[in-house]
Amino acid sequence: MRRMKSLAVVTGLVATLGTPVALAKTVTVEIPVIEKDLAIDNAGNTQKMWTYAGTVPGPVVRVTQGDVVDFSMLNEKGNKQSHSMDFHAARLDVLDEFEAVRPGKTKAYEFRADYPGVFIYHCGADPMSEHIARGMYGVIIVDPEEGYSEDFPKPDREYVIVQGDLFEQGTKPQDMTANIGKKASLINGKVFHYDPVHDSNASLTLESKPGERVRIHFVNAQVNDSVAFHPIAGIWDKVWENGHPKNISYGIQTYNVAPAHAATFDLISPADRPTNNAIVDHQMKNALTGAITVLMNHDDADPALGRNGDLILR
Ligand SMILES: [Cu+2]
Repeated sequence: MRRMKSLAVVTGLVATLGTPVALAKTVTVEIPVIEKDLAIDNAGNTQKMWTYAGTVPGPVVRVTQGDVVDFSMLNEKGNKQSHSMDFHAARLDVLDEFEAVRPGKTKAYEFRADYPGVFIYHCGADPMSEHIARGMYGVIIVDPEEGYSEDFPKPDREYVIVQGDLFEQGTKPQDMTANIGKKASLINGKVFHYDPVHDSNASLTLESKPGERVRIHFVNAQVNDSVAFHPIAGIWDKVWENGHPKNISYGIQTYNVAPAHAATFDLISPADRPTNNAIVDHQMKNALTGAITVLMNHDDADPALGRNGDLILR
């Protein structure tokens, strides 16, 4: 929730009816929609994007299973498009809660986060491919009500990675739908965001200490392309399909994540030496146009990274 402080997001300890745990709370989530020019690479080149709260991806929403999300979205007056919000963690009415609203209007609704895991949220306004490709997506993490367990251990560090598309400026919506005009993949909003090997302008990498359990909540926000998620020079120790603690797989090399889907990945580096991983979409057309993330495992790892609640390095 720390990321959302400036967005007037407040957590209230309000008792809710019929929730499975006594401590379930109502979490207020207010996200404005802002159409703006945004840097899409580490050099600062910009494109016209449509955003939740001014960033791509939008703010990370994190709640606990059983919580009620009290959501509202203001489509800011200066915008040109109608927009909507589709939380994949919600069970609602697509024609009601997920309807698009015009600039200057607010859409508000509530839902209870019944299923634990990691989920995408995205705009569903027509044409949906364009709204998603221009950056209208983000992540909601629903932590399991039972907390950590043997099958879902507490990580030493955790990060969110969202992979999106970058189309040539001016690409027609029908071409985006057909995946024509795609020029790159974005990692948390930028090409080679955390890859100083392929981009000398990159100043950030993921970090951990040797032997730490690093958890990555991964969301595929691309319109058409699946992601073959692989940690070069590593093996996923565990993967949880959709981030659900019961959907556990062990010792995975490459894991397919469909568009608008997500999974949770743990990686443990050798404890006895410093190492590096390159976490890639092993579909080479996407890796070599931006979808590579460097994870440095070394004793001098920044103690705050992946630990202070800021799950997306910006
Ligand atoms: Cu939209």
